[in-house]
Amino acid sequence: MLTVFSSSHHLHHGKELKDGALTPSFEEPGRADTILRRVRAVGLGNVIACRPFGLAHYIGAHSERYVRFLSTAWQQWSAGGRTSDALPLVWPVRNMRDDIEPSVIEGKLGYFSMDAGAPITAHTWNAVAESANLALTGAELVLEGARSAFALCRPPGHHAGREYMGGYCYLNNAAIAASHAIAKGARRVAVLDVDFHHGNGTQDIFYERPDVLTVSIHGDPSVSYPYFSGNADERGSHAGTGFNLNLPLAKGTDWAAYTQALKLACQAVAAHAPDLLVVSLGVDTFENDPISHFQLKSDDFSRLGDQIASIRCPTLFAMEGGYMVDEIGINAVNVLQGFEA
Ligand code: Q9C
Ligand code: ZN
Repeated sequence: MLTVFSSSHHLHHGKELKDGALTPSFEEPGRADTILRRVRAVGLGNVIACRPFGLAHYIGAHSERYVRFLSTAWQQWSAGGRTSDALPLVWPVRNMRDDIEPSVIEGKLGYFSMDAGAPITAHTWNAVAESANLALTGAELVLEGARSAFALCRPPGHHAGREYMGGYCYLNNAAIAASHAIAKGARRVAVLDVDFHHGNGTQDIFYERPDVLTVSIHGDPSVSYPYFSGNADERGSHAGTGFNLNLPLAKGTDWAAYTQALKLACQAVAAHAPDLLVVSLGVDTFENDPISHFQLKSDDFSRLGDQIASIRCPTLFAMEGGYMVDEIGINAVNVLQGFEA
């Protein structure tokens, strides 16, 4: 399997609020570097650079005004001399005006975000755009006939909705890849999200569409981030009714319970008969993950890959979360090797 990688991810390492203090984000450069080292150590396959894509390729999954906001946010934030990370502090909630985009950056940050977990630094946009380009390149490789490809995306994407960032995510790499596949002639696409957290952004982007099936297995939102989406009764709307499947699982879920949900997820994907399957590959389901609450062991990730392979569908893996940096390479690459075995 080819890995698509760019060292541009080093341009991005923001801060997050933890217990009331700004500290370096768990979503850090060592994550992608550790995975790349493991890809090379096991000889998974060649590592290639991404093809060039531009802003137009991000529109569709996202709105034009959101892409414009992301690509210019740092310039606006820093215009008065600020050097700190740009973070939102106010959001439009129930009964407030969410139909008027504020004209100043302090307002735009809240308007285009779901939380304060997506800091914008001086070169964040370059890393974000390149991360999406990795997924776009991987999608093209699979559409051109490869059985599978691995887009080593960083920053991740699955919390980013059509018009919002959050949860370490800015552009939704998996959704952008899925949209590109449809634009290139794929009739049906499925996104299977195995990150610990609900793929709320991907759900948002495709919620009213029957051509892109979205399936997510994740921590029950009554106790796990992002709290406000991911329930089983969210099934899609309008023409997309029935084309979103959420499989929330309890805190402490181990492989025995996880594999049953994964079986249902794989059956739903197979029934959709997609021309392309995009796997949002988070390995924060690991037992020692510092911010998540499942109990998968490193060997379980090989089984997870094997189970996804049994769908027998051209597959793009796009990297999402996973914060136990020491073992993130073993766990992510176990999925890929399990898929290929
Ligand atoms: N102090 C992904 O896995 N909240 N995003 C964490 C930690 C945000 C996770 C709180 C978690 C976002 C892509
Ligand atoms: Zn996650």
